[in-house]
Amino acid sequence: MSEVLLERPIEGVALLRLNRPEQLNALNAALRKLLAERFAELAADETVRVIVLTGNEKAFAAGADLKEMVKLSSVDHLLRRSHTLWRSISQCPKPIVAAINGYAFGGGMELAMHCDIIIAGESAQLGQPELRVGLMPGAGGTQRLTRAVGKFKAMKMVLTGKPVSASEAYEMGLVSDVVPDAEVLPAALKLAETIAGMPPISVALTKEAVLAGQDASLETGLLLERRAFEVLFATEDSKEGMQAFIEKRKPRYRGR
Ligand code: CO8
Repeated sequence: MSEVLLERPIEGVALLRLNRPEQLNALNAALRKLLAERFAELAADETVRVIVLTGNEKAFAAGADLKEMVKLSSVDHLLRRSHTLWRSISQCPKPIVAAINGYAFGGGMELAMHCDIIIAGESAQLGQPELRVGLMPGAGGTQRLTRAVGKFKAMKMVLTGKPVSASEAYEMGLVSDVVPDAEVLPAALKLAETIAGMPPISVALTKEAVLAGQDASLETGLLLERRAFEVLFATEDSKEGMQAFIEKRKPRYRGR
């Protein structure tokens, strides 16, 4: 059985399930390579508009695979260039919704932070416990977490390794929504279906503006937004959306 399962539960929505349940979906090299390949394929697939990424009821992912990593040297890490695998996710132009049950630890939480929206179950736990095993976050945990929740909450999490509950994560702005455990995937899919019904070029340009703007000055971010907004007037979907409103009918978006 593949370590990453692909399903197409709803038109326009691809569902990726991490599938190493006996190891709490620990991210080994094979799984990460497969995941990167799936993201690259889905990014290029015109029938896919939104990607939902999930694990199982016990774990989204409990981090990098420590049994594999304990054998690696610095040079092994350098030569693996594994940041290129993460890039296939961080640079995916389509929205990614993470659906988290159970543990999202270390590289697992970093994986969730590569996504655009995070839905967590009430019993989910999120944490960066790397220091406890003699390491430190290595896939964005010191950077994306700090940008998401601010220096002082991020420092507490990464320096103590202590996980936070789903409700604490929500209070901190680390997850988008908390729902009952059994509702996590249905809620994520419902959200994905809503986004899949939006005009795809608007979705892509909006995602791009939010992410690029995070690392730019406000003026530069506003410029990016303005240019993207102007570009949208060249799309058929923008005409369709406004015309449908005027004619009081449902728009039909084609991604053109
Ligand atoms: N790596 C390898 N195996 C793991 C991992 C892991 N991270 N987490 C759990 N497992 C395995 C266990 O070894 C066990 O396997 P086995 O049955 O063969 O002994 C199985 O999953 C079940 O785990 P437990 O029996 O420990 O389950 P519990 O419910 O008792 O505990 C915990 C669950 C609390 C999640 C516990 O397993 C744990 O603490 N795991 C380690 C969490 C951790 O330290 N994560 C950070 C790892 S370092 C990291 O992520 C660095 C990221 C850097 C860059 C990213 C590159 C990918």
